[in-house]
Amino acid sequence: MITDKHVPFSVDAETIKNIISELELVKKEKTIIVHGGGAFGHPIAKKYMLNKGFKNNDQIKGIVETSHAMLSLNKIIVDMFTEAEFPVISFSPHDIFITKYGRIYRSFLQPLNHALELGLIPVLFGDIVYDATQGVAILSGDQIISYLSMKLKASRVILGTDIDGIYSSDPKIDSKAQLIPELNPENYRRILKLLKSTSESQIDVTGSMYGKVRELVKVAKNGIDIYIVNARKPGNISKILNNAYINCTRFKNWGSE
Ligand code: IP8
Repeated sequence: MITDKHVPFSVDAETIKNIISELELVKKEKTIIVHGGGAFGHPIAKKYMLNKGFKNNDQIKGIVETSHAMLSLNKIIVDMFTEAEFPVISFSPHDIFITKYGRIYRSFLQPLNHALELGLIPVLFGDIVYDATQGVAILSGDQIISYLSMKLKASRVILGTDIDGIYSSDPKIDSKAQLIPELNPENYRRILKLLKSTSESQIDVTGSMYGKVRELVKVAKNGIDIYIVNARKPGNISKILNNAYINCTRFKNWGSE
């Protein structure tokens, strides 16, 4: 969403700037920012089939290129936040997480906790990481969000995307697609099924909206408020931060287990 996945290495500077200005409201709160791979990570990860793990030495080049691309995107974002005088500090997921079959099973969060205590805002990203069973894995920003928000007991997760939330079908190709304003324990299984059938995207190696919702359901079960919002629409993030109503998908009525 902060890039155009169809144009390699493109950034949507206007959207990023807008998000930064709206996050002004939480500049002094404990906040973590996580961004995805977009037009930087996904095409390379797909080309070298890195989401399938380490299969042959040809993938070494892909690992290097993916990591390099993600660090470049992260630098662009961190630079823009720094320019706006946010106390941001970058954390490379491949240095603090290890996965097993693509799922985080070890993390080293002491430095990140320390940064938060100091009043810094950590910026993480979807990354190529070491995997104990398959050599490497693509760790999505969504899984990082889900893991960190539960581990650090977040009060709220706002997931920015380029559509208004979860839809009954792909709103980019189906004009009859309907926004689902609320995801709750009653409707989520049906909606996950719907999303799964449309997740076979050409470019995204981590499952698009289906992947996001699957991760976020776990977070919701922990009683954490979640909003999937269109971050390309100016005003949306600040309205959510001010508890105002917008067209989006809220995860409601989950309580905590
Ligand atoms: O865009 C994937 O992160 P995501 C990162 O959050 C790479 O799924 C390297 C493709």
